[in-house]
Amino acid sequence: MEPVAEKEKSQVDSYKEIMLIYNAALKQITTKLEILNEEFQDVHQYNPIEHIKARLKTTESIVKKLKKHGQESTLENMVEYVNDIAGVRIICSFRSDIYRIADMLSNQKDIKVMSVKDYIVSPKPSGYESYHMLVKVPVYLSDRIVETKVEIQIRTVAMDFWASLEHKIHYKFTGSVPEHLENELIECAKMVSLLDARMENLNTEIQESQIPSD
Ligand code: 0O2
Repeated sequence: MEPVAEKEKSQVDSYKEIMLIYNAALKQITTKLEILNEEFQDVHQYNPIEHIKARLKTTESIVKKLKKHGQESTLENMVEYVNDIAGVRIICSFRSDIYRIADMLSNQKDIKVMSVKDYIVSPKPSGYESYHMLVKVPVYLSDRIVETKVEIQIRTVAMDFWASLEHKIHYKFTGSVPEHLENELIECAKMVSLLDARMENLNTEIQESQIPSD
């Protein structure tokens, strides 16, 4: 039988390798997005992406999510059940940019879209709006290719502003948020949605009324 210390060492090595692969997948998606943004700027003189945040889930959060799903903390389960070990958040100015970016990514041959959750068309009861895509991207290692999951969240600046505050409030009240705050958040979410729609209309009007340079 393998001694305990040996077994633990090999588990730690496997964990490190798994995280290295997720990190490589994150880098690939981030680079793809930067290229698309630069090309868009070059062709249309306009950046659909305001900024990109990429993060690897911490070990603590992975264990917490496995518990939430009623799964034991094993390496196999983390790869199987935790979809957002590699997470990318893309922040745009306008709602239409979200769908433009989602389309541009989905059309890339090496990206497989596993699932889409459109919380813009159907916001969560909390008021949360965002566009989520779970994709797989191939990571080329020295001896094999690993199709690796990345969770992509695409949202406007206003949606992100709301989600950050809502997250902070939930963290502060550890789940039991006072009713008046929840109601206020729902009201704010409606304002975010309205603001996004009006900003989009304004932008469309500006685009359509380009003043000739001479
Ligand atoms: P964190 O700390 O941001 O990583 P899953 O739990 O992922 O297996 P679920 O809940 O159906 O399945 O996934 P969903 O709905 O796609 O949500 C995943 C992530 O979206 C969350 O990750 C949050 O980042 C974000 N999110 C979803 N709903 C809300 C919301 O109501 N408010 C805010 N602020 N963010 C939300 P985590 O792992 O829950 O959290």
